[in-house]
Amino acid sequence: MSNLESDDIALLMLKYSFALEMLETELNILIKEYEYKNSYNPVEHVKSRIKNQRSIEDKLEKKGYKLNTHNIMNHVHDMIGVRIVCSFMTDIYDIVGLIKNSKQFKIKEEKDYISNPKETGYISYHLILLVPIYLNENVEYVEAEIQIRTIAMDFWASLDHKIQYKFPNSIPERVKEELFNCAIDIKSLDHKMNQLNEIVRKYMS
Ligand code: 0O2
Repeated sequence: MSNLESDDIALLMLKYSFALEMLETELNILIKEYEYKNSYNPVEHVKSRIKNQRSIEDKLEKKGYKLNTHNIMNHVHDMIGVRIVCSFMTDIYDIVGLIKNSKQFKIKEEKDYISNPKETGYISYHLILLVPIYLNENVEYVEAEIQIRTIAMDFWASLDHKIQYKFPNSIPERVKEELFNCAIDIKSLDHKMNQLNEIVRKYMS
């Protein structure tokens, strides 16, 4: 890679870091405002990261593209990744609503892997946002992926991730099947926890 190309990538990474700062601040405000209005915080924890060079190269290589700014911007949609982990399933939809109603971002894409889980069993709600950054009086939009899920869904995804590392070439069928069955149990558990929470709320009101 030439010096010029690596300078371009460094500038792009800087833009992603500005956008992440802006996104984290806005999400924090939205969640705090929700908590103030509802006397309830639906969020267990939030984690964010910017994809590292190794993962960027891996993703581009998998998709058949070489490493340059054009390919990063057009083919890596999770350069900025934020994961919001909630207590209950209903919290997920409240958080999605908050983000969709915010004037600070544009929604580029929405993937509801709760209504339509992936073949692996993966369950989560994804939003791809366009986050504005202001540079030399110009506005540029930077993509960010937000994954919103319950603690139970997060537990499944984290185990699945570890298994993918353990079997980089192909996951044995037996392991895939068991993982899929666990995802069904996770969904059912989330429904039960949601119902229990509703019952508790009725007692409290
Ligand atoms: P990592 O290591 O988290 O960065 P795209 O990102 O749009 O090119 P795709 O597959 O169309 O690719 O997007 P999708 O399905 O929305 O997945 C994006 C991210 O969701 C993944 O990023 C994972 O973090 C998560 N994800 C999707 N499917 C699964 C799954 O089956 N198991 C687990 N554990 N996570 C999943 P990366 O870049 O693949 O991985």
